[in-house]
Amino acid sequence: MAEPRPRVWVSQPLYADLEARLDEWFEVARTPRVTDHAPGAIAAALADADGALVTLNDRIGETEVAGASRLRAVANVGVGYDNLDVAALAARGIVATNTPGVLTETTADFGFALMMAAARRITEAEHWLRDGRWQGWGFHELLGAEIHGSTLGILGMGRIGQGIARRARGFGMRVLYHNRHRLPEAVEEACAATWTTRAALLADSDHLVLVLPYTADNHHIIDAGALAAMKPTATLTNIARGGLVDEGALAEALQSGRLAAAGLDVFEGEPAVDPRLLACRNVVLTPHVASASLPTRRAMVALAVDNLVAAMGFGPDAGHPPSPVTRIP
Ligand code: 8YV
Repeated sequence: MAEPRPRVWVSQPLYADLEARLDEWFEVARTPRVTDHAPGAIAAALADADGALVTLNDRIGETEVAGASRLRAVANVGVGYDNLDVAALAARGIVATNTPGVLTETTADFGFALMMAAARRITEAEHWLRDGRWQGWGFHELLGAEIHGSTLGILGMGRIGQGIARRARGFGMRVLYHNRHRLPEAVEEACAATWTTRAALLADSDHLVLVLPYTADNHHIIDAGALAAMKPTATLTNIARGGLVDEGALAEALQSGRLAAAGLDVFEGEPAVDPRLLACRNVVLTPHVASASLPTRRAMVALAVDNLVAAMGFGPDAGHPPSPVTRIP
């Protein structure tokens, strides 16, 4: 009798034509509609799976893999993988992969756009107009912060941070960054970016953009103290993960005028958004869409599929997925 084919679970509907590649090797269990899997449902889906293709909606840790004795690989569709407990997976010999590179430029475009929207009060101005408050052109209405000639601070200078720095150059901005590791001089030169301490970054930035991976160590890295260290005229943009920011402290700073404006694409409890932020007029809020262009989302899925196929030991790169985040046993 022929060996049964390995089983893979696809946690969300993605792109049928790209997912079809999985059918060449695997029995595929699909999820027909976008699903916020109830506690226990992920564990149940993984219990008889050899591999899984998942997104940031799906938290996979010790509890989810405890009964997943056959599970060998988890491919995340996304560059950030804080939804995976990589240590718990690695301890069981499960390979985890992510999708770096393919979303860099699209996400940098959006980060820059969100920073500009916050600084120039674009959505606030639109709400004002739609609310019928434009009664006559006003010289003093809706004055925003300068972008050209200002200082951009980038916290987390990976691929996306560097993409934002390259864009800032076209706007004549001075670019400062802080990162755990200082970049090689050639990369700093290519981005025209200067390393500085975190304290100096907070104090000197006119516009601070967060692009760092979220870990237990940097939970609420932007808290009341960090906000107090920023210029009151500054803006804060977060396209990384909501847990980096103490949202209560941010709402307070926005409401009190301690901080001029913010642009947030990510939220600690997403899809729920803190009502204190919803009450602020000077914050641009978007629903985690920084990588949301069709070509980019397709490229992310294609890479995740390549990762899963290779991590499971099939295809031309068998055993060598293009972007592992755990060491391969
Ligand atoms: C994705 C993201 O849309 O890649 C990331 O880390 O936050 C977004 O680009 C998301 O992760 C989909 O799972």
